[in-house]
This record gives sequence, C-alpha cells and structure tokens, in this order.
Amino acid sequence: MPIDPTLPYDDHNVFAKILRGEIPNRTVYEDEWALAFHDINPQAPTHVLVIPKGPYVSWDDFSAGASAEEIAGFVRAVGHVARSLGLVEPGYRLLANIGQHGHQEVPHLHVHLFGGKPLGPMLA
Ligand code: D5M
Repeated sequence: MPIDPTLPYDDHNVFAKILRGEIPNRTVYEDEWALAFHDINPQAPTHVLVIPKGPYVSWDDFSAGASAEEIAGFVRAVGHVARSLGLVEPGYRLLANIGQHGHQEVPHLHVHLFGGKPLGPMLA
C-alpha cells in the first residue's frame, strides 16, 4: 500500500530500523550522509536503494527541510554508488517514488538505482 505522505516521519519504518542496525541489509556503501543497500526484491540485475541518514519521508520534506550539506552529501553518495558499481558506462536509472500517486511504500526517502541491463523506455 502506498504511504500517506501527510503523516509525520515514522521512526518504526523498515529503513529507520535498517539505519539503526535492527534489521540486516546488504550494504553497498555508507558514509556520514547516506546508506546504500541491495533491494530485497530486485527488479534489475543491479537494484540498490540509497537513503539519507536523516528522518525524511520523501523528496518533498528532504528538498524543503534538509541542510545544503545533507542534500549535497546524499546526492554525492548516489553518484559514488553508481560509479563504484561500474554503472556510469553503459548507464543506469534513478527513480524515487513519492507519495500516493508515486506508489511510495516505505516512508523514508529512498532513491532506487537500477542497472546491469538495457532498461528500455521509462514507463509512466
Ligand atoms: O519501494 C520500497 C522498496 O523497498 C521495494 O523495492 C522493496 C524495498 N524493501 C523493503 N524492505 C526492504 C528491506 N528490508 N531490505 C531491502 N529492501 C527493502 P517504494 O515503492 O519505492 O517505497
């Protein structure tokens, strides 16, 4: 079920638990600002999620409320993960599902990083 984007940040969501080390994950990269780990239900040969360490529900509160340092750290981490996985050539796809119409299921901001095969045209 998609989340209700009007709700405040829920500290019990699965990615908050991953950040606190309460649930295992297959970590790809971690720094001060972000954690990247393999998606539990991969949709491509490479399917990694990158999440900010701060308590943000979606791109909306992150872009409006995070500090410039947090935003830069997160964006740099996404780029670093793509490079470190060797995806820059031949390319990859970033996707963030946001709110009800975006069909966001986990209420902690995450960017999906897909790669490892030609992904075809983007579906609306
Ligand atoms: O997608 C949420 C994504 O989060 C979905 O692709 C599955 C993934 N997921 C859910 N729980 C876990 C755990 N425990 N580890 C790794 N990946 C997980 P969205 O629809 O964008 O909210």
